[in-house]
Amino acid sequence: PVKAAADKAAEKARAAVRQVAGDDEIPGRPAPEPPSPQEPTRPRGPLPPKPDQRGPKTVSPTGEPTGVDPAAVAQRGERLTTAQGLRLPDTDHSLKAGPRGPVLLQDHHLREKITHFDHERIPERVVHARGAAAHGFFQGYGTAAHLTKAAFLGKGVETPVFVRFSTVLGSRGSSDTVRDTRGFATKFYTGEGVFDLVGNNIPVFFIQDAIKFPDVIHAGKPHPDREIPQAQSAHDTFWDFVSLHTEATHHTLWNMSDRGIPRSYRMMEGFGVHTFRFVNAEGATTLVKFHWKPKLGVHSLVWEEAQLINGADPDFHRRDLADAIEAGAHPQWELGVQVFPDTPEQTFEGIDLLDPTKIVPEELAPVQPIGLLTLDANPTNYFAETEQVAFHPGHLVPGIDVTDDPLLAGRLFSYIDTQITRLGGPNFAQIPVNRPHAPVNDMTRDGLHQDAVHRGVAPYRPNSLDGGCPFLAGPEAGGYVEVPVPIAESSKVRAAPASFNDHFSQPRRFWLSLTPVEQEHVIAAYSFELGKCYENAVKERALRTLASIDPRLCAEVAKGLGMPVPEPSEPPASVEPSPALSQVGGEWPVTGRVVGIVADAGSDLAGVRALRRAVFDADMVPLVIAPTGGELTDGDGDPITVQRTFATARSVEFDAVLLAGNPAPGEDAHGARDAKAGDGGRAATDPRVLLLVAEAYRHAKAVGGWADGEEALRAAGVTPGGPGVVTGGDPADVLSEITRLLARHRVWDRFPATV
Ligand code: HDD
Repeated sequence: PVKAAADKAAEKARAAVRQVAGDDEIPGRPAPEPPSPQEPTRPRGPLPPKPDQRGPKTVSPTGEPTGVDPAAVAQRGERLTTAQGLRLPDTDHSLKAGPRGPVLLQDHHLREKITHFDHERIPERVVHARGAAAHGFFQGYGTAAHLTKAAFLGKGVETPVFVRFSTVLGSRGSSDTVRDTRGFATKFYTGEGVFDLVGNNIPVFFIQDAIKFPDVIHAGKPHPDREIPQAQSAHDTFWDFVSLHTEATHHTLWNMSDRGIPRSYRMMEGFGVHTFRFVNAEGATTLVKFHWKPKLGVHSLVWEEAQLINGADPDFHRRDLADAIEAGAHPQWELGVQVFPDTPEQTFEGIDLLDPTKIVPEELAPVQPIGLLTLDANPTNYFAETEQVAFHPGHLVPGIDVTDDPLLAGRLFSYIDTQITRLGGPNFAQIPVNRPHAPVNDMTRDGLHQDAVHRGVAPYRPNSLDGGCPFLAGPEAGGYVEVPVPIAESSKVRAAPASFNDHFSQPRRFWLSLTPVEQEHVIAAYSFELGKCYENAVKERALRTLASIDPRLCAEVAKGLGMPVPEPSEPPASVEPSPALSQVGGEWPVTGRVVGIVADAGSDLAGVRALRRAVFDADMVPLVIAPTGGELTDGDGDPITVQRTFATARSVEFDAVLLAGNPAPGEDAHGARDAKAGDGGRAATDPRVLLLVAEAYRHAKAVGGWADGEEALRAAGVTPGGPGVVTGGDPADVLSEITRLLARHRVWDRFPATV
């Protein structure tokens, strides 16, 4: 049946080729050389995008639909051409004086092809270079209507969005699961212009003033002499800076917590970090902090898992996001705001709202949901969209304004500047992914990469020659008017308010809010990172900051480093915990969780079939792991496709691992089966399977098996009946218990003894 289906598909493809190829030979020209046997025999257009892939919206810089599909501009017609549309008979040989002769300078195609290639790369982002993105839409709930006039937050208003997630420190080609902050940047293509919410998965920042951004990034990036280590903070310069510069303590602690190693972009919170100002239709203002709450809950990797993934699948997060969207498991986040009165002090319960190293606990100011984000389409082209998207916190819409947070002020300057270098000039808003969906009628002109053919003669105001156009828009016509916030009388200084000097009370609150398991992970993370430093002075100073957070944290890390416990630089503050900061507890949808099913030729394949169906029914992903690739067959039902082999599978890919049992243990079922795949070994004894199970167990994942699947569990040192170890005779029962465990993400009872 597979061959028949393949033949049918090939015939369908040939028919499609015939249809698009048409009769497009150039009259009078000989037919082209027959292509090599591996290539298609007739020309055809590029494959259409997969159904879930939606290219950027096509609107002109002036906002009108162009009627031109950017994909068609890139690739039209079936014949190979130069960039000027000249058809080419050959692109494999340079033009030479005879087959063995020198290459001729007149080969314009060679020069164009190589020159373009030489310029294919653009500067990577100085931070957040490695990212993955998706298209989607945002639906306003209307619950913020009394606070802001922003139209896209109105009830039922649907706005297209593009979201880019990223790591901060690593280069474009670095690994996904490094310990780092994650970017969470959202471009809303609203009817009133683009609104960018350029946030992170951590609600605070390392510095309180943007002037220090180059310092913190220079400290975090690889050492300038050898350019190592890549994409991580576990090195002397980072710890040198954050231990000297104690306002970084809070953000650093979040990085050392499980938040620094998310399980998936789909399972991360997002934060606008700064306090923003909402303005309603009457002109009344409130201060707000933005939060993204993932529908799947907030979950993390464990450190060993994260490190293994960096080798086994450096694209883990990127792949996870794209696979989930392609499979129809569209990730969702609720957008919420914490709301504070806009008082002259700009504080709430004593917390300075202009200090980006501080949070306001959700227990004091609950997050109020205002809309829903759904990501439902993968980008069609990584470079065109994910690489060229240009975010900027200054892309605002009426109803949302900035505050005087000095970190935000610097960002408002920095982002537009960086895009000019990165995207080669000031016209980056004309790149399809950056084009506003609202009409654009500005008076900027010319510049590198100008795509628009502007009409008229008077790109200035006032003018009479272009009829005075474009006309200004007051607030009644949707014009953006900055909130006339009074400026307190003061003098020009390079200084920060006294409240900015509190660097330890909030880290202590975060520490106290974590469960014992999470605290153990923090201790392990500091011990690892500082253990990678060479300078004792740096480690000693870092330990002193820990002493100011918590004596036990400091003592445990000092023990790990084999160093004396120092006196705190200031005594730990007296603060209340905020339980909302912990990730442990609660149950969440299991959508998209990956269940590995280990089977071999002798396994209960009827059980495997039923289990796969049940896993799908629970909106999870079953992956069958067998000794070799191909299919597992028993002559009774459909063959089972093998997705992973013992050689390609590693525990880190699975949220749970199940071992299929042998239906008739004791008999030589292997010999009796018509086994096409899986003949390469026995699951119960293969060392790779035992490693898979042992690692899954060590990482506190649900593991189990049915029938004699217990054999491999025992061989891997896992005791059936232990926490999160599910066995039984019926795979359906085993799965229902596994699903219950997955809803809690990990088998928390297994910590901290095991990691
Ligand atoms: Fe930034 C990129 C988030 C402070 C300067 N930043 C960038 C991105 C995110 C953030 C998510 C990647 C956007 C994308 O996917 O293209 N940055 C933050 C947050 C901050 C923050 C949440 C603090 C609250 N950033 C910050 C400061 C400065 C910058 C203080 C400079 C003064 N950030 C940049 C940048 C980047 C950038 C250099 C690099 C690439 C880009 O802008 O487009 O301009």
